[in-house]
Amino acid sequence: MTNKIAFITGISGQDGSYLAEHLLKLNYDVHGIVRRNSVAEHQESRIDHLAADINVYYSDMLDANSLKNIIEKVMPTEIYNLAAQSHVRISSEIPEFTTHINAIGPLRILEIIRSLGGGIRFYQASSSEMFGKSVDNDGFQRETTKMIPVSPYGCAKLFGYNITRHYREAYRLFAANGILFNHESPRRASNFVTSKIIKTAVQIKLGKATKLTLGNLDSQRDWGHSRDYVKAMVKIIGHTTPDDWVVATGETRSVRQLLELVFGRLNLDYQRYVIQDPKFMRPEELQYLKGDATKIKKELGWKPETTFEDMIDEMLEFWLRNLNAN
Ligand code: G4F
Repeated sequence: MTNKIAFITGISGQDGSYLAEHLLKLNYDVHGIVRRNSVAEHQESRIDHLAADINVYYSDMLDANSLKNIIEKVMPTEIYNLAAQSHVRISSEIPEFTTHINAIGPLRILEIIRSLGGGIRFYQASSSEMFGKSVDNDGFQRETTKMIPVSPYGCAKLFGYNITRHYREAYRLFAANGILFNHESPRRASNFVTSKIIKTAVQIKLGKATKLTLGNLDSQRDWGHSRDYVKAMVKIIGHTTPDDWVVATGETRSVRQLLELVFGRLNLDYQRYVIQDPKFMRPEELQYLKGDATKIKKELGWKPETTFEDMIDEMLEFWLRNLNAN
């Protein structure tokens, strides 16, 4: 039997790199695209260790011809659309760009799949940011929860989610949405709050920084591990029928609780170092996320494997090693 062939947009990102590793273990042929970047040395650092085993091409979610040419050449059995402008606050500064990538991007790929006969399975990286200010009465967000996004990022992702559902219904494509809540790891870029806090706390511990400047400390997030969440993606795309799935831990914590844990691990009191700057506040904040992943647990047998504390410790170890070495 020939191998399954995966095509990953966003392969050099946090999720793309863990997904590529997971798919290689499952014996897939793995292909992916990266954008041309002016700082070549850093662009593919998350997938450098996989270079001999995967096939990487230059393309861009804004370049339909290039995407089509590569997809036609690779003829994957599955496409994972993970490419995104993934920073919520920055999406308010570059809303049009964010919308082109996060909303029109998935539509472009769906059109390519349709033009190639509709046989390629499609996974869309949808996001809990789509829920925005909406929470069910029991304090959870789930597949049936109303979506009222509060950022250009969330609005664009909601288009991607809806167009994926529409192409599934209208053209009978295998097009599925994973609605992933926040997920982190040592590979998380340091302008997201978990990595930013951990990296700076370690710098403070090592005497390389004196303060940590943040935005809103009271928002709450449901944080899981990226390595666990990419396994959910493969289950979702491999299921008998395409559907929409919440992927979450079911636990929520505030940024303040995260600060207490991280600084506490380093025997530091965060209140001595943290200052707030309006620069890091959002025009409209998503205050609270807690996901109910009952459906994927029951129907696909997925569950989170890494505890929040273990994930934070793994990230702390990474930054301690990284910053000590420097
Ligand atoms: O780490 P964050 O930037 O993640 P955010 O905005 O929740 O988005 C992440 O999760 C989404 C899933 O819900 C993904 F779709 C998205 O791509 C991304 O992966 O911020 C988390 C919280 C926010 O409430 C933010 O206001 O931390 C707060 N925060 C406080 N100070 C900060 C900061 N966030 C960042 N990035 N930087 C700060 O200085």
